[in-house]
Amino acid sequence: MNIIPDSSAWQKLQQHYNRLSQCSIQELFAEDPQRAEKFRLEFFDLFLDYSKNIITEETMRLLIALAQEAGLPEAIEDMFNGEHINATENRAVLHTALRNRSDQPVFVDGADIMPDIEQVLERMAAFCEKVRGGRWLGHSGKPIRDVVNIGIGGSDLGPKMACEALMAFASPNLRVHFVSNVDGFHLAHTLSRLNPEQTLFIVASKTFTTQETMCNADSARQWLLQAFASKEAVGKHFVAVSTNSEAVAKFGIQSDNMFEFWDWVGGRYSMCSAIGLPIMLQIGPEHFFHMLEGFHEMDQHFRNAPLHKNMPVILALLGVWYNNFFGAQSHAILPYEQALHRFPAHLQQVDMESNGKSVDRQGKPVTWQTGAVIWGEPGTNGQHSFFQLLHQGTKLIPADFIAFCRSQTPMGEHQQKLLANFVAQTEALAFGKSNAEVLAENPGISSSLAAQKTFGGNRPSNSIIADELNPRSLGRLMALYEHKVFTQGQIWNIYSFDQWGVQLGKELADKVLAELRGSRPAGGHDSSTNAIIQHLKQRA
Ligand code: G6Q
Repeated sequence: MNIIPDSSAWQKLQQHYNRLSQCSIQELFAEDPQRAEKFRLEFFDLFLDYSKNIITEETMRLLIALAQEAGLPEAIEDMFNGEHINATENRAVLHTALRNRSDQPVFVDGADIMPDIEQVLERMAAFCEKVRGGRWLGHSGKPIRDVVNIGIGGSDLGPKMACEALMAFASPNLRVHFVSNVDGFHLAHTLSRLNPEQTLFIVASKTFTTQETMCNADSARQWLLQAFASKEAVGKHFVAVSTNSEAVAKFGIQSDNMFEFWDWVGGRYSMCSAIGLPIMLQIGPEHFFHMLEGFHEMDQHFRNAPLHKNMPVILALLGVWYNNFFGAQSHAILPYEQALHRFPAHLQQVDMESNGKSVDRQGKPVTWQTGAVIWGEPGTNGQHSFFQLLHQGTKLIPADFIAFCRSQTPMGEHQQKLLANFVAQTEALAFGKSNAEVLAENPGISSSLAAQKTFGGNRPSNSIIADELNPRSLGRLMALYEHKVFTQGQIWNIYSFDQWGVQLGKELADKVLAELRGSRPAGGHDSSTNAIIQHLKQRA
């Protein structure tokens, strides 16, 4: 059912917006000294302050009513219960089962999938112990020192983000690299630093047909065979993570060296499946299981907490508030933690590939806004770059500021300085600096210069804080955003778990490739595309 724009909750929100948009965050704080107490949530060590938003208690009540009207509680149960909520692909959506650390079964079409999940996790752990312990030997009998994950999109972004985030937990004996781009530079540059005798490749592809991944995997195999001139070496230096055992065998990887996952795991939601193998290799099974526990804790919170105390739901509703009522086009993710520098990139995929849709569940064009543009960089770097626009630009850009009380790498006063910036920025965005303050600080300043130095404030942000960045807190944080995306998809009445836009790109590239190779006559496109293909062929 479309609750936008006809539902009573939506219409009440519209009227409420008309009134509240005349208020500022400054006024809301001045009116209510208890504001920070009212708009905060804590879950384990995760602390969310959402008081610096243009909201009142009435706003939150109306947004919760909207979620109720959209059938969110039932939709959450449907996902956890293995209903085929990915309707366009007729699949269940059960990334939550991958990190189900309870002893409860999870059923898909009547069969408990937990034994299969456990079995793959056990195989992964045994394999990782062997590699990390120097007992997995390459073709010339030497232990593995470098692991190269070859994958793209969901088979790359999550594991890469987690490996960077958890570098502090990495084994000193193993380096993990990621190759995703079909641009030969990516693979060549990575391999230029590696010794084939001590290198292990993970070919990570759900379908095992993705052009970029298969091209990189073929070239990596050639590189290996140049060193060994024996096909047997492939078995010692390649493993696969896939749902397609036939294609894996065809590539030359034995079934013993294949780690399976299932069609009810979406690529961008797959880092807790065997797609997480590079993470487990880097941080070891014990830390990997802590990460799964963190995910599971947030899953349980999402499933069981009442909507008004439910962190993913609150973040989602605030996003809807700005996206659909204030007309905000984008949302910034700003981790004040260098190790999370790939976090915005991973969230970009999770969010934009899920909710970047313009047709509703009934197949009709939506008449309301759906997913926002997600972007961001770590603080404090962003402050010396795009923050100018956040503070004084013409666009409203709600932002999530993420920080950790303790540093992974304590050093002098670095952490205090980092956190001082984290706090100061959200304060400045919300409260700005009035013209009167500027004039008082700068006696004799011209009014036009004072105008340049004035900050209007009233720019919303959430502050999300955990004690420290570790496998468990990373799991909680990731699941928080996954469920935020789910909630928004439910409210917007769109399907969040397919990605037909990605499929189209995959098909079109194959067609043009044949023309560039010359195996198919060039032409038949629009005049611009024909001219570009012609130019590329002539100048190659
Ligand atoms: C993710 C998408 C997409 C996918 C890649 C790689 O949700 O489906 O990003 O992960 O296209 O696909 P394979 O894992 O099949 O190679």
